[in-house]
Amino acid sequence: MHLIPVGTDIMQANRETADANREAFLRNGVYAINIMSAPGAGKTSVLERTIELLKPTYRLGVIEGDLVTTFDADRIAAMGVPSYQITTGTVCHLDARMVHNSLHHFDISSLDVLFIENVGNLVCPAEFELGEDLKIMVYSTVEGAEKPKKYPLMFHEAEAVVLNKIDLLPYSGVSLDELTRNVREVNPYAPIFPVSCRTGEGLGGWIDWLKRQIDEARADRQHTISATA
Ligand SMILES: Nc1nc2c(ncn2[C@@H]2O[C@H](COP(=O)(O)OP(=O)(O)O)[C@@H](O)[C@H]2O)c(=O)[nH]1
Ligand SMILES: [Mg+2]
Repeated sequence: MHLIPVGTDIMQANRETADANREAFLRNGVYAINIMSAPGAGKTSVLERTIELLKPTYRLGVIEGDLVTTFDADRIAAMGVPSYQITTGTVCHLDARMVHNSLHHFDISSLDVLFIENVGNLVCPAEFELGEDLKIMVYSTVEGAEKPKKYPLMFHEAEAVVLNKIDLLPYSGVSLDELTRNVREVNPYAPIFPVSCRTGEGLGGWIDWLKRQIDEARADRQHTISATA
C-alpha cells in the first residue's frame, strides 16, 4: 500500500498559492496585513480604529473572513473602504486560495494597503500563509494572562501583538504585566501594544509603528524597482 502524505501536500499547495499572492501584492504595490485573533478579541474594532487614522494617507482595502454573515464587511464598507467578505462555511481559517480568489473583487493596483481579517480562532489561522507582508495578532486582555503559553503558535508567529480592551483590566483582574511577560516568553521580538479600542488609549503607538512598517516596505520596493529598471 502506498500512503500519500495528504497534510503535507495541502500545506505545500497553500505555500505555492501564498507565493503567487505575494507576487501579486508586490507587482501591484500593495502592502498586505493578516489580522488574527480568537473570536471577539477586537480584530474588526482595531481595523476600524486603524482605518480612521490611516485613511487620510493610504488607499485601503479589506478582506474579511468569517464562517457566515457579511457583518464585518458591512462595518468596513460603512466607512467608505472597499471590502469583500469571504464566508468559509465550516472552515476555521482563511487559506491562500480563498484570498487569491477574493483579489478579483478588488482593483488591487489602486490600493496601498490590504487588510485581511482572518476567521476568529486562536489556533488554525496561524498555520496558513496567505502571502501577507505582515502578520499581526489581536488579543483581548479579558481572555486571561496564561493563554500565550497555552496557545503559543499565533503569539509566536505574530510580528506585532495588540493587547486590546485594557479599559476592562480593572474589572477582569487580569495582570497586564503577567500577560506581557507570557507573550515575551513565546515571542521575544514582536512589539506589544496595549490598547483600548473603546477609549483610544495606546492606539497612537500602534499606528505610528504600523505606518513605519508600511512606509519602509514601500520605500524598499521602490528601491528594488528603480534598481532593476
Ligand atoms: N470594552 C471594550 N470592548 C471592546 C474593545 N474592542 C472591542 N470591543 C468589543 O468587543 C466585541 C468584539 O469586537 P470585534 O471587533 O467585533 O471583535 P472580532 O470578532 O475580533 O472582530 C464588540 O462588542 C466590541 O465593541 C475594547 O477595547 N474595549
Ligand atoms: Mg471581526
